[in-house]
Amino acid sequence: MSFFHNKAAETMSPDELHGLQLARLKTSVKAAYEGSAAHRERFDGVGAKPEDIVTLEDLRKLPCMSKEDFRVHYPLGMCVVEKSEIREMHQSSGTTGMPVVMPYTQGDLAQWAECMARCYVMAGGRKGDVVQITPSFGLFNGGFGMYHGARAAELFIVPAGAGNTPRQLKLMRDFGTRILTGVVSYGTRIMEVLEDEGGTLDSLEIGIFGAESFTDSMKEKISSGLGIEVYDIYGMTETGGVGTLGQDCPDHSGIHVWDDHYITEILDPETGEPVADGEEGELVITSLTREALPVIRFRTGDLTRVLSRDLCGCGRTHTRIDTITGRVDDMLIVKGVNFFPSQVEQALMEIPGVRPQYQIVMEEVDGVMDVRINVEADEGVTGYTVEKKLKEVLGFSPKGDVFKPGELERQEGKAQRVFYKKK
Ligand code: DLL
Repeated sequence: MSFFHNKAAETMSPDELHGLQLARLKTSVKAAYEGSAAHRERFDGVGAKPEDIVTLEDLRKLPCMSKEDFRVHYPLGMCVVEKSEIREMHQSSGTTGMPVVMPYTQGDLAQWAECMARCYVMAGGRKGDVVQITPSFGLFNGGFGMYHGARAAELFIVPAGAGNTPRQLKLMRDFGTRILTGVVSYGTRIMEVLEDEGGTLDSLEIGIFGAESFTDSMKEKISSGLGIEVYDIYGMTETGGVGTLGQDCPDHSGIHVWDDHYITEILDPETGEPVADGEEGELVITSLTREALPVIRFRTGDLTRVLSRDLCGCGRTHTRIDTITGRVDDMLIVKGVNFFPSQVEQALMEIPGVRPQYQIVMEEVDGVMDVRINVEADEGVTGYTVEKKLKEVLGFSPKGDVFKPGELERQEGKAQRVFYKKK
């Protein structure tokens, strides 16, 4: 049995969806072109005009944008509405340089809440359910996005914010939390503290996690560790935050991207050409309903593929994409072998007794890159076991060091997995 926050929109026929996308695309492109010199200059650079959009395929005539555009036009250079129309902002730090800023109008906040509420209800959330929100409330979009959506879905919100895990467990027990939300690594942190404390979380049934690499084996670990059904939620600062790009449904057959609010393209990251459905490439997103800062062909840097555009078992018609396998700029190269951190995670989590805490340490020894994997595991798991498993997956054998549970450093917020060292 499937439930919907907005059944008409979520089950709209493909023809209707495409018609709506085209109408909204025209409006959004015009607003971007007329509202900000930053957008206009990009269009003019390739001789494109809003009138060039006659069919959905015409989107390809427009230039792509990237994080760099946000940074160059920091703070509000790409905003297309008057500052007096802005009601909220969020930003992500990125790793280098200027932060990426996303301003929201009242309409944008409603759009965010709508997308996020669809995710809650798709995961099984019902009016009055207790939801505990553990991403931080601040510049990071995670806490507030989950809050706005929970208001729209009429949930009972426990706005716990990040950290203080023993208190999180107490809140869950005292208020009967049914839905837990967080960044992926915080799900594993809760499991650890629960194990140390002993006891159970009887009311907890649903976990909604994202913001970080989320392999199937990690999903399985969190799901069995907490005894809950786990959902993979997706979104980013540039598209308007958590939940804007959707989540998987109870069928767990891919992430439903909200097609009435965003157009999805998958491009070859090297050539910029579209790849066929089923093939992996870089996700490129065009927003259709964002007012303050519409994104037109935003290169997300995230790698995924279209799994299906067909009707899903849950009744939704919206495109399904695969879980994010990595970022274009995440790829590591050791001894001529290219790999992504998510491949290491997937392999590690398949080893019985290995815990969800790990580090990928890239070491440069005499100018040559080598990799060492530090991982926490129960007694009995040896470095050899880890090396053997990684050899199977990666085709070469990184050094594997096993630590006792609790020995590796933990961070609040998104976990850093890759570290660089020079010897
Ligand atoms: O991480 C939004 C979010 C908050 C999503 C809470 C889910 C839960 P940013 O800080 O702008 O926003 O980071 C966006 O995080 O481009 C991906 O690389 C990564 N990411 C987000 N969700 C997932 C996911 C938030 N479900 C960047 N799986 C994105 C894998 C994810 N990576």
